[in-house]
Amino acid sequence: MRAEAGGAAVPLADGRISFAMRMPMGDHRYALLPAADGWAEAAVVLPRCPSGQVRWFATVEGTVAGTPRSARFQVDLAPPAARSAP
Ligand SMILES: [Cu+2]
Repeated sequence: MRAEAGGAAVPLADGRISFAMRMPMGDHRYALLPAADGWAEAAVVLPRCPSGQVRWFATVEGTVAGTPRSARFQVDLAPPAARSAP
């Protein structure tokens, strides 16, 4: 994630990202850690839904310039690419 104001990165304090589907799929919360160039990152592992649905909803929360902010995104997971034989 990258929080911006006027096209420039601004610090995102206490950044968090969580993931949910329409059905209960467990708790998937991650801290967003500061990375290069104003980015905040999390390495995320999500389970494959037994229903076959691929749509998740990501909620990003944090504080920008002292103001709590949040944003919600929809994420459609792609199936893993087939691995080629060595
Ligand atoms: Cu599911």
